[in-house]
Amino acid sequence: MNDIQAAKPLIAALQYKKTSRIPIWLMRQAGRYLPEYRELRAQKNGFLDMAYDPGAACEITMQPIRRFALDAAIIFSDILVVPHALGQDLWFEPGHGPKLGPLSIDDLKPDMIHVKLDPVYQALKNVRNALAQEGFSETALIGFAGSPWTVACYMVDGGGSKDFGKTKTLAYGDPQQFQALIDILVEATSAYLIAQIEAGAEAVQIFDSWAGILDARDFDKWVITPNRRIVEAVKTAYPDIPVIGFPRGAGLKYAHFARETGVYAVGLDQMVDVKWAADTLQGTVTLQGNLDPFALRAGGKALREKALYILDHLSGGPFVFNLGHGVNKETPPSHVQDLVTFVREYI
Ligand code: 1CP
Repeated sequence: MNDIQAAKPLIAALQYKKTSRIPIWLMRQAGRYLPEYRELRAQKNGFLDMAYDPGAACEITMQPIRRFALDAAIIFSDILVVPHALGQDLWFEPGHGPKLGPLSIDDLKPDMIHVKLDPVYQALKNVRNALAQEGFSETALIGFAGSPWTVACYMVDGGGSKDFGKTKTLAYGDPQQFQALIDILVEATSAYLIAQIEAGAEAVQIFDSWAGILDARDFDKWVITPNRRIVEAVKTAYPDIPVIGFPRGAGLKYAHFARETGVYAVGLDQMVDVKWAADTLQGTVTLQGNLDPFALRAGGKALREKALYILDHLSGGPFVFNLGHGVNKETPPSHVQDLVTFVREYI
């Protein structure tokens, strides 16, 4: 850790330190709500073509930074590049989200991932350079991956789903086979996050978007244990690089997650009561969250009132302002500017 990193408000907050201001960044801050993103996308052959082009991925990562000077840039990629790098087919159907080809667990190739993921590492290097060159000295670069459970959900179900029924059926019906898949993902994800740090990521987030669909015992088995194993691997390689966990939908199990995984910070979804989170979690971990993305889309009084409530309850301890989930694609960019100004002016 060098002095420049320590000075960035986001990194200081994630390291449980007092900060000069409340850092703010937004999940899915790059993407379809920005006209400059849609313009670039129209010139490219779909999502993967952009994500695997280090120049385009850097440009898209920088777009929201140039507009809003956020405290973090998050590398433009997707959680599903890991199964793709392991050898599973992946494509994005316009309007239908990601689709994955048939899964053969025995044929996955964990040794090959860095070859396919190299453009992501190049993009991270480009973003660190762009941030420095364009004078964003306080903006930190975040790398990310999906959690083994959430990525397995897409791998087994073959895409998005309301209930990830195929995945649950495999996890309950053949736990040994499912464990083999989780083990591969723990190894690949740890190696991927460490390589992102080597390429310039100053913090990493593990997205466990579907953590909330498991019962308490399976939450321990498929959410807590794999997250803990990854956190341990990253901490062994880079003890000062903060890891943010995001067990979306975990409810009261957030407390157990914060205690057991060793994450520096937890991302709260908007369903979590911030009073409970301040009392129960903030004594030991940094909190991040948790404005409803639709309050951001609505804007105006609703946005200010909900943002103020969060700030009043969570700004007393280490805190990073964020949404409870990703920016909705119908969000007017001016609402993002209003939110950033509001958080910056809060005392
Ligand atoms: O232009 C387009 O149509 C592509 C839309 C898009 C974008 C902009 C997808 C497809 N992925 C992304 C980028 C992305 N995905 C980022 C970029 C960095 C940022 O600005 O935040 C990140 C962090 C993700 C992470 C991601 N992908 C998650 C975890 C967070 C979450 O939203 O819960 C998940 C579940 C995915 C899978 C995925 N990729 C894309 C879509 C539409 C989905 C969801 C599919 C579904 O469940 O229906």
